[in-house]
Amino acid sequence: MLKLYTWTTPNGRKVSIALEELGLDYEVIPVNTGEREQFSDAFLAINPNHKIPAIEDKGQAIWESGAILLHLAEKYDPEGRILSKEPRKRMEAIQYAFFQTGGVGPNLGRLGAALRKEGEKNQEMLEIFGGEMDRLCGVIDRVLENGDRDYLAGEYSIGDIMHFPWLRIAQGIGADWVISRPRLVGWLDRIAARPAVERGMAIPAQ
Ligand SMILES: N[C@@H](CCC(=O)N[C@@H](CS)C(=O)NCC(=O)O)C(=O)O
Repeated sequence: MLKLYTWTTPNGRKVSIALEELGLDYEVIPVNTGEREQFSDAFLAINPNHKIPAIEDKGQAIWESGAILLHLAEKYDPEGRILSKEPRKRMEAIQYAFFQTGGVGPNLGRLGAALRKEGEKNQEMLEIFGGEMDRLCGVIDRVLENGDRDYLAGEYSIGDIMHFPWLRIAQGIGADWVISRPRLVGWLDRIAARPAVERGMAIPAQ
């Protein structure tokens, strides 16, 4: 059975959502990053980059959420439920998945770290990463508007799954650059309404 190494953080939830969308059986192995379990020898043997998520599929360890979603789609998605089989649509979905790993992922990650820092906040960090999040959300808004789309690549895909857990948190805490954009909010609410997304967001059970 597939093994999922994960924790209660947005990157882990991308993978549990994809596994739920595909209806796959998997074993959840919690790696409590707050307790630094990602630095155990056992986990470093799975992911030398000491980060969740990671999976093991028939003895093969795979890490980086984007690579994991691509692997799951290529191997377990014959109907194109999370990655279209039509070449142009497929590449567009992959484009949005990469866009997340270079955009919303690192910028929101650093913004979150700056906000969580105890004591006086570093205003420069908040401005740089907050400003970049505003710009990135503007890009997403434009994609949804110009293409008159319900989802980034037209139909639901790994491109949406990659963004959702991160931006849903930002929406939940009332980040301006999300909640001031009704199209973006509508897109997040549409994704949230999917039963597989609801199940995936509850993993690991806490
Ligand atoms: N680019 C990675 C980022 C993964 C990541 O940042 N994971 C965080 C939790 S959301 C983590 O495990 N941090 C622990 C650490 O850096 O030691 C991916 O997309 O999988």
